[in-house]
Amino acid sequence: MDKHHISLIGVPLDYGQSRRGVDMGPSAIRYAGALKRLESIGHTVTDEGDIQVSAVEKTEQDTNLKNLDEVVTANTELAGKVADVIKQGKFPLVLGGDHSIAIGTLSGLSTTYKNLGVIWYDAHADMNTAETSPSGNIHGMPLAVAMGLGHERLVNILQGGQKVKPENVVIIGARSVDPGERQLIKEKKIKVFTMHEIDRDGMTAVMNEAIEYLRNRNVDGVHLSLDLDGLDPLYTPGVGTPVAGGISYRESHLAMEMLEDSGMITSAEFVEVNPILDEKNKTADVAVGLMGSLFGEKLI
Ligand code: Z70
Ligand code: MN
Ligand code: MN
Ligand code: MN
Repeated sequence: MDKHHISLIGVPLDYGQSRRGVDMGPSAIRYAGALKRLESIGHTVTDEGDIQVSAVEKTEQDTNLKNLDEVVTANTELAGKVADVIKQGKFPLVLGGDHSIAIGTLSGLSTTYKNLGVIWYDAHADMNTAETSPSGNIHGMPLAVAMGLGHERLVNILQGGQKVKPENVVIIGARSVDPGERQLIKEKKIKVFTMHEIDRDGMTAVMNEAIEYLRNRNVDGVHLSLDLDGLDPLYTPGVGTPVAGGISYRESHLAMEMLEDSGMITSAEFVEVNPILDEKNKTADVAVGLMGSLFGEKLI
């Protein structure tokens, strides 16, 4: 894996949830200077462009999962693209789009990584299934799908079965968890650092523990799935589901710097940037700043 050659893949998908506009996330992140920022650190960056997503929402649905067809189609193409990029030895950096795109990213990664670690940086656990979801929004389901749980059309993207082992997952920043998700977290013994642990122990201790946990799992790669709503809405107001009491700007930069120092991150995605709900592209600017820290930007 050559971290110094990064492939940007945009996924203008907003059908995994109910608020339109997050499909403009990839444009907003590019506009905020992602390419130049990564190049200025010394990386080579290839912009692979966007995955195709229909601008027209289908009205007829035969399931309680909203826009299942569109979500499956886009994620299937994304999975193929991610698999391709890794085979070329490049670092996939996926730009969302809503968090349902993690289904495609993780499917693509699973073609190469057989013991992948995942860091899920998010206010939510995204571990609902069709049975437990209170909303029918697929962006609340990707982590369950990656573990092989959920609607078969989602689980079977690229190949069936479990793409990520529950014991290889670390959730950071959780503060809004549904009853079905709580049950699954307990049942699968998922490692979760809620805001309670971050407040009590500090981000340094939390990240050290998260990194150590994944090292002990002997993972062959680690994917960072960063939902901008993991941060407090004070810093990232341009998200569809803001939840108060989130991770700070400074804690988030520290977390990215510690991941960079660990040398363990092999792919990443930044999701849920919604320019319509944002204030002057503030959320995309934060996303690009965090990419800077994740990819080794140093002040001195
Ligand atoms: C809720 C659901 C969610 C992101 C909100 C919310 C899920 N648990 N995920 N924002 N990224 O509808 O399943
Ligand atoms: Mn749209
Ligand atoms: Mn999420
Ligand atoms: Mn979220």
